Amino acid sequence: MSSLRVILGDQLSQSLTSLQEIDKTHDTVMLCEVMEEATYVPHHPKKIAFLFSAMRHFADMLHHDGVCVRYIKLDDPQNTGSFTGEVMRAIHAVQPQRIVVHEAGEYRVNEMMKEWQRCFAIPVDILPDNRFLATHEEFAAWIKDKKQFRMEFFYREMRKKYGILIEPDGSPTGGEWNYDKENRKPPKSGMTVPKRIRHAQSSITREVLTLVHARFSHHFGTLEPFHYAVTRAQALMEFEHFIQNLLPHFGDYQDAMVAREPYLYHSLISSYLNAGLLLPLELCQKVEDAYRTGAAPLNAVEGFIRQILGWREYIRGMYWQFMPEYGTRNYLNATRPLPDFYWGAQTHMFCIAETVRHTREHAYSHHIQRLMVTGNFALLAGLDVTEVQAWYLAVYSDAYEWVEMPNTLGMALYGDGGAVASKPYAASGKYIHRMSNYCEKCRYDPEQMTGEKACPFNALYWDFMVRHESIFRGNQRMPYVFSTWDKFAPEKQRAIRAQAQMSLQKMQEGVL
Ligand code: FAD
Ligand code: DLZ
Ligand code: SF4
Repeated sequence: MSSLRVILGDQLSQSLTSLQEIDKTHDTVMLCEVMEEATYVPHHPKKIAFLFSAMRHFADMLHHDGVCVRYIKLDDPQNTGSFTGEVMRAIHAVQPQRIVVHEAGEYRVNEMMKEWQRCFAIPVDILPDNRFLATHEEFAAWIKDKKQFRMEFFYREMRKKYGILIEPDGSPTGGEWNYDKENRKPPKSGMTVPKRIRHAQSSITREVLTLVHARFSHHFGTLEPFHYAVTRAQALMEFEHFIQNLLPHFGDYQDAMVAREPYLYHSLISSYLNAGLLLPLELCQKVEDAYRTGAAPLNAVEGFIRQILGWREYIRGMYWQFMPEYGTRNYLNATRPLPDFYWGAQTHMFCIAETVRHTREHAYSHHIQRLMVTGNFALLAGLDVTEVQAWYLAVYSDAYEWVEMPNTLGMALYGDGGAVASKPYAASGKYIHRMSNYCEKCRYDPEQMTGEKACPFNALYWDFMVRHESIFRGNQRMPYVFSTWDKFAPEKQRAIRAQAQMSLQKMQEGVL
């Protein structure tokens, strides 16, 4: 039976079941660049360029491997602009007897595929995505009957399932499951970080850059310089570079933030992993090997493995467990419009300006910038959850809804009512001051609560807590918050709340 095997832009893995079982004599593999996907949010130009170049290199590789490939470029005059349009066109052109796809990473696209099953005259097989480490069924079984869905316990199950950092007697390597407490060092002054690999641009990449420049330069973000890996070989090379040069310090400085150092010791592999150029298990195994051969300490290795085997799989599990209802949640009723400084307009808050600058230049910022700077501000200021999510989905080269949504709505905004996070990741300027060197370059002072120079995060923090007192006062994980607030004199409380209102007003006027 001849099959049309449709591969989406974030499914660039030869290990996909669909490609493993291919019949090279009769089957056709299709990849297509479509306007619908490139514009459903205004993706960062680097994200579009990375994906199109990686798709084209992947198609080339399949072609050299003897596979019949139908590749539709964005500027193909016949391009209909949508997945559905392209599949219909391919049905007429190729005349397959069935269509084979893998379930999509996003609910929206998965629903589209189910529609194909109803509308097309030939069968459409939707296969599970075999690149993830927990199946939907396993996650559903884990979550069943639980009142709280804490990542930590899921992570332990995953460690056992794959035997990662597990000793022969079944105990966790080093005696502890989690070395999170050793992952929180503030940056050292004058810290220098090893240089990153800058991949040379191939002729395919150059052609894509011209296309993206012509079509998407009005989107937020700078396209060049462009040095992303666009093949599996390049992505693996980058990961080896990470293991040898950066992993040993990854654990210590995981939460640190340094001006003009967008990457610090982070791996920068999320875009490659989410597009399928790298696979999660191989990364965990390579990192575990680095520990076993003495190349990296346990706090770094466990910290990294926890992100991939724990957080990444857990986040995906939560998305599929609760969609589509999850996407409608707005537990704290956050509806304030997203200020222009998220899109690069001026702000005097150095931490925000720096994170947005990293984002604009690299389509990247690391986890603590996303969570404790832009995410924290959005939480404290009550920014509209839909607008904030659309921002995160557009501006990061690793962003797909399955991973962006629970991180943004759940972890950063507490908009899912505490399903992902047991307490809100709300922090005053003191946290940012402790974990970065941003405040020394800022017009505001993290030590001041009120007045012209007061850091806006400080009063906004208390205002947030008091606004949502009925929800958070009883939270066992925040025992000191309200006892501290209660000790403030009424005039001080009033001054703090007035300061918060003033900051929100300034934000609206574009002068914060
Ligand atoms: P490292 O710090 O080197 O971590 C290694 C890997 O662990 C990452 O590449 C990633 O695959 C995985 N990982 C770490 N934390 C998480 C997490 N919370 N959820 C899922 N995977 C994780 N990650 C995305 O891949 N796509 C997103 O769209 C995305 N949106 C986010 C939005 C918000 C508000 C927040 C707080 C986090 C978001 N994250 C997202 C998670 C995390 O910030 C990125 O995975 C990480 O910054 C990518 O950089 P890195 O590869 O250098 O990661
Ligand atoms: C993100 C993205 C973009 C920008 N463009 C395309 C595209 O043209 N063709 C494609 O197959 N995939 C693209 N993607 C990735 C898809 O949005 C992603 O595969 C779906 O959201 C499902 O996860
Ligand atoms: Fe950010 Fe406040 Fe520090 Fe300025 S003082 S960098 S606004 S935390």
